[in-house]
Amino acid sequence: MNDTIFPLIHGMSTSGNCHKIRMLLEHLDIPYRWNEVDIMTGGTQTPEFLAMNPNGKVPVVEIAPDRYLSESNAVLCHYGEGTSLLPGDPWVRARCLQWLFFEQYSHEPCIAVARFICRFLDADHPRRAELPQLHDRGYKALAVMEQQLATDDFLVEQHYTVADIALFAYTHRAHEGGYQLGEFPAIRAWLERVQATPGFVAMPDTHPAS
Ligand SMILES: N[C@@H](CCC(=O)N[C@@H](CS)C(=O)NCC(=O)O)C(=O)O
Repeated sequence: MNDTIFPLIHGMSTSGNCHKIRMLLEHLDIPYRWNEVDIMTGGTQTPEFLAMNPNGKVPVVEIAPDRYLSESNAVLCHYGEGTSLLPGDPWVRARCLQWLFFEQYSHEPCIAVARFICRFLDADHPRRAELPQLHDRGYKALAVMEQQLATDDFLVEQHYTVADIALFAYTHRAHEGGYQLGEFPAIRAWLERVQATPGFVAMPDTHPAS
């Protein structure tokens, strides 16, 4: 394959939303290129970046020259199509989508945002006041996952799918946002199962905000 047609991921390595794409492409053994973008220094707000994604957020994937796709879970579906990660059966597929939408509406806005506040902002940042409410809502999302994983090895039909990738990304770093997973044994066992899947790649560590 010509190097120029490998997908180009514009992403920040310590972002869970970006790490989802890396997990998926590594699992599927799809070659790709990576352009590191620092959201903390305005990397997503330049005219060049906004031309790729007017919403000013990573990840953005250059699928082909001048063809850009943003929204991490849309990218999972694009590359998961035709693979076991996004089954073709309409019911199973809809169950995967159910978890992807859950992740974006009920999980990521609490668990990822709490991690962002704790790890990426100053220790005395006023946004710390949001943490109690975020934790309250985040624990409810974790309880929903725990209920499913108490009986199933993976979130959908006992198989590793895009649903597991999407929810692994921030769940495995929930502690960085002040969450304790001690009460969630099924989630902890699932995290280990995901880490044992072929091609699994770990997300780089973040350092606490100074
Ligand atoms: N719904 C989007 C969320 C993307 C997102 O929030 N990206 C963050 C990093 S994790 C970002 O780029 N923030 C920069 C900004 O908002 O300026 C997705 O799933 O891709």
